[in-house]
Amino acid sequence: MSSMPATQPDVAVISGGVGAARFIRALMTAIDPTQITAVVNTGDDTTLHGLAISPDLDTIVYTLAEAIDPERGWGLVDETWRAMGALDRYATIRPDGSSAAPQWFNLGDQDLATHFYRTARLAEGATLTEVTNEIRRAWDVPVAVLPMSDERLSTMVTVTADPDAGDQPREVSFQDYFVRLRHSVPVTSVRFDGSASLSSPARAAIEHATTIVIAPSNPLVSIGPMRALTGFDDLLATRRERTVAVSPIVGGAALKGPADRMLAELGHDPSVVGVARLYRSIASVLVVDPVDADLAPEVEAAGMRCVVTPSIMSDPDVARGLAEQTLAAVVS
Ligand code: FO1
Repeated sequence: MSSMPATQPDVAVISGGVGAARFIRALMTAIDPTQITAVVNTGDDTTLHGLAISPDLDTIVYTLAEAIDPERGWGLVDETWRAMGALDRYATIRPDGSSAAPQWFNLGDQDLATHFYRTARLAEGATLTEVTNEIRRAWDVPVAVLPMSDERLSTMVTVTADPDAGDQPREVSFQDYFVRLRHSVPVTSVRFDGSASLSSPARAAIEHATTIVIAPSNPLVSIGPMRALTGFDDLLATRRERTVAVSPIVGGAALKGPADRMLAELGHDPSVVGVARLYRSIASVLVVDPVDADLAPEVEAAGMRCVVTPSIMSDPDVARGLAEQTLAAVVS
């Protein structure tokens, strides 16, 4: 490991789930982790079994605690699923129309403890910011992890056909689209339900950061909910020269999840150029993989400086190099 400078810049990472978690894990090897703040999407949050579930927050905490299941990218490693299996008994007696005992969203036995804790603390009146900080401390994660808001803003997706509703087009929650429908149906629109503001700590982290990184997350449904918060884009626009985005699209394909299809379905170019057009008003630099080096002039024509560096984080050295190059991209 190279020696770290005596004073370090503060870095705010605008984060979705898996891609952001892997990027921050790499960033932790490049700079002092206590200098990093993750501002995390909560548009995917859901309530099932009466439990408050925050998938992206948990993916970030579990990954940085080295407790994530590496294959799935969500949930805990060495997980067991006995509680989910035990729901079979109730699935047979559930009245028509009841949403009790859902089994399409898998909650592992150990993971349930996190949702129990979060739900109970929220019911006691704690804010999501407070509870997330407690969960982060319980997992010994040195990075500050902040939900984007303490208010609800829910990502809603209109799909062309829901097989569980007579194949009719309809608007469903993000987890319905992503998990129940396995993001396999075309999307015609995305909407953010609710009116919410960036939390004060999240705002302060963005205002005071030396560098702001938009993580390699889905621009529409992971970063999109943050951009739907009142004043978020205006704030980031004032920090544009200090903001660098890492493309989640490499060679026209998403590193994970449906970002490439979703971009195309919603009328965007599913390439680094499409990503640049989405981010140019809030970030000055786009980091792209060498596979997309030929598109660098188009990224620059779209209004963003383009930095080319290996960005597929399967190898720890590549991940660390990506983190270092991303930080270096906005050093003045
Ligand atoms: N993703 C799935 O594809 N299937 C699941 O059953 C599932 C359960 C789950 C439980 C807890 C959690 O924190 C995440 C979970 N995820 C699951 C992942 C998650 O829903 C998505 O990856 C994110 O919302 C997208 O960022």
